[in-house]
Amino acid sequence: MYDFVLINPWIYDFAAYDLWARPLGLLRLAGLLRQEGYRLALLDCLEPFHPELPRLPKRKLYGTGHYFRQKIPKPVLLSDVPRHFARYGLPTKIFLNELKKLGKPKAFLVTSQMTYWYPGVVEVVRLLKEVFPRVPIFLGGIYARLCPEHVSRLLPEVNLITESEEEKIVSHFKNQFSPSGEKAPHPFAAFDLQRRIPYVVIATSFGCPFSCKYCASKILQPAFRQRPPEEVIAEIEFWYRRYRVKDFAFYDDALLVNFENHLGLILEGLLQKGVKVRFHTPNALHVRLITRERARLLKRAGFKTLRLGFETVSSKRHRELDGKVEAEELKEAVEVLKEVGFSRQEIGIYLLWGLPYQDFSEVKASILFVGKLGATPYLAEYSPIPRTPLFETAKALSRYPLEEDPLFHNNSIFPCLKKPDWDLIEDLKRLARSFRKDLC
Ligand code: B12
Ligand code: SF4
Repeated sequence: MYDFVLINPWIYDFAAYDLWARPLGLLRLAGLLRQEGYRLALLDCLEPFHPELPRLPKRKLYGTGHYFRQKIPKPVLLSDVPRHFARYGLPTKIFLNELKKLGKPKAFLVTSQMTYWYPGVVEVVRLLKEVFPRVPIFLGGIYARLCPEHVSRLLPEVNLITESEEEKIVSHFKNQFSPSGEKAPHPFAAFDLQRRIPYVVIATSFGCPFSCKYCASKILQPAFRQRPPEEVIAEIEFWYRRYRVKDFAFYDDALLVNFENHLGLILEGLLQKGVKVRFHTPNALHVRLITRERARLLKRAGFKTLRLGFETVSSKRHRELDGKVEAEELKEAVEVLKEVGFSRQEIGIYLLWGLPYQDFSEVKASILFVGKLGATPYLAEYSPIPRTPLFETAKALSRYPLEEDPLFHNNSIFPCLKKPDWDLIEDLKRLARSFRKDLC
């Protein structure tokens, strides 16, 4: 019998793609609990490799790929959005078989990610209660922490954990359950609980020293903290040597901060040890922190997918929202990256759209600007997040009552637009796509 069964719920959305998307919080917690001697199993509703899936989803470059997908009716609240809705992940029958095979644990530990994916959490809780009505369920993760009132209203039967300090979360479990297994030799995030490890995601730091008005980083991790470089080196080397993992994606909000004493040391250390891997940064890097020397080291260390946070060509919007970067600075950063050998496909630039009061002409200008620089534009739709400064403005502008249901935070629905022009939206997506050869 397992002490705990950890569960990563389904995604319910208009679109979902495994862009190095793993439940890092849950897997890190698993690593720490294993080190205390708890026996654990993982039930990953999103696993794309299950042998009983009716068809195996296509996997693409560097470990990314599709999920298994079943079309389902759109939530009534979102009936104005002219797109199909789907559930991503294992069919219920496979989930239930796996659940019964694992047997009755002392507790279920369920994670949550995007706030608007809460229907997946609700479905997991419903099925757990049906099969093992007396086993306690603990819920943590991003939705749980950003929308605790919603959780309490909707799922009064779960034990909600909104703590972010891992040691405190572990103590919480130690006070209630005694471990029944051997202590694991290391605390690394437990990727080996998966059937396969196509890639590993890693956070070398938590939080962010900046304070952009649309972002929840400060709410989730109020203090910026970097892990000791040697600990990160040991973790990457472990997955590389023991499991032959080649692809690593960084989840840091501020990977390049304090570069010479942090990421620089990590990369030099890995190079010295002969660790030859590929790095990806699906979560954006700060443009201002890119210098020629740093870019050279990124290239030498094996960075393959760079995504930079530019957001918009409009200086006015930067002044209002994030003070992040000016167009001229992006131009210099792209030049430097190209000089050291990164290609157009490898340099992706995130552009935020669907922001309050943002005209699509600004978005078009941003796409064209990035294209002209010889980099690749990636459109990222704005998701209004409760308790962030921009949420109040979003609430005032939205065609939905944003506070009533986290489904309205979904970036795909352009929640801040009163009357989205879906044809124009498609045109702009096409324009952005025209600048990129599909990498993954
Ligand atoms: C990495 C990341 C991504 C990755 C993949 C994420 C994934 N796993 O699917 C990528 C780059 C693909 C991505 C994409 C997007 N993301 Co994102 N992402 C993040 C990021 C930076 C890190 C998440 C993470 O793993 N954190 C680290 C772990 C350690 O934290 P954690 O999971 O919260 O776990 C802690 C606790 O919660 C606890 N815990 C977790 N589970 C459990 C379970 C139990 C039982 C217990 C007790 C405890 C516990 O343990 C940890 C202890 O500290 C966060 C910001 C952030 N700083 O968290 C944004 C964030 C989640 N993303 C966000 C957004 C907006 C997006 C996008 C919409 C951006 C866009 N416009 O395109 C897209 C959406 C993708 C989609 N398909 O819809 C928002 C949230 C939006 C929302 N409404 O929920 C965040 C908060 C950033 C922000 N702007 O503020 N994202
Ligand atoms: S958007 Fe990026 S830079 Fe701004 S606060 Fe969030 S994580 Fe930090």
